Amino acid sequence: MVVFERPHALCDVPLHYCPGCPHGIVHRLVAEVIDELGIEGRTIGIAPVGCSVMAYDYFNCDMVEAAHGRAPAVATGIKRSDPENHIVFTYQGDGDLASIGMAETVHAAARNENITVVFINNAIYGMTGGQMAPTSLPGQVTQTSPYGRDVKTAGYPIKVCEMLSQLDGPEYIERVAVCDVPNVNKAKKAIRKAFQNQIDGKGFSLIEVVSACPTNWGMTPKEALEWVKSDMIPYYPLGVYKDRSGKEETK
Ligand SMILES: Cc1ncc(C[n+]2csc(CCOP(=O)(O)OP(=O)(O)O)c2C)c(N)n1
Ligand code: SF4
Ligand SMILES: [Mg+2]
Repeated sequence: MVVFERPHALCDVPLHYCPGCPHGIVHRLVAEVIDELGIEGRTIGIAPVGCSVMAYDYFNCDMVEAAHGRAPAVATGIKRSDPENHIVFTYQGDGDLASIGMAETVHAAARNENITVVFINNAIYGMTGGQMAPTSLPGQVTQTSPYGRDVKTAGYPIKVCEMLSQLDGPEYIERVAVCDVPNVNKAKKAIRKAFQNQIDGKGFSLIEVVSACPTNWGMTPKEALEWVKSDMIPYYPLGVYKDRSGKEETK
């Protein structure tokens, strides 16, 4: 009999996320991968500042809290302190990774640091109450763009996968979503590959997960998942942006 159990790498505690928030889904996928690869004892996660700030309470492996945006720099130090034994991942939102932490992200990718980055793009600053993020869509209503994001004054959204894949450094860049079961399964495969790459010493792997924030988008969980499909994915196409292991790039 197959039993749907909680992965060991995910602590048996209630998560604080809002109903319908995909952070919990992605936590589970990361934990399943850690279990499957048998690396819990040597994995060190770097928690961000954002709604997933308390990720250090949710993963059973060692966790370190980084200042806002600095997770790739902290990950670099921890990985380099024992590259053979440490498996290091960061878990970061779009405000954390693509705004205040953009420099750390770009330079860790350019250096091809042998770390795994899980990037949650929900097109908003969730934790602080729904301000515009670098990834908010043109026309998107947020607390700081009440008439919709005006690209003339706020600029255009930053497409992290497209941008990083132009660098020579990174090993593997893929964008996935968790808006339905087939996409959750693809996301799991991508996250697993991103960890396997690190075990194999291949270098910087980043998985962008097109996520949702029903609370700050002002939607029900179901409406939010529909908006991911109707608006987010057309602007942020899913697929492999860079893969030096030779696999065909789909974007
Ligand atoms: C140095 C610093 N600047 C600003 C903040 C305020 N702050 C906390 S979380 C956050 C944005 C989080 O958004 P994101 O990374 O997209 O994560 P989400 O909550 O959407 O998952 C900001 C600006 C902070 N904590 N520290
Ligand atoms: S505010 Fe948004 S990102 Fe944060 S827990 Fe709630 S739904 Fe998730
Ligand atoms: Mg966000």
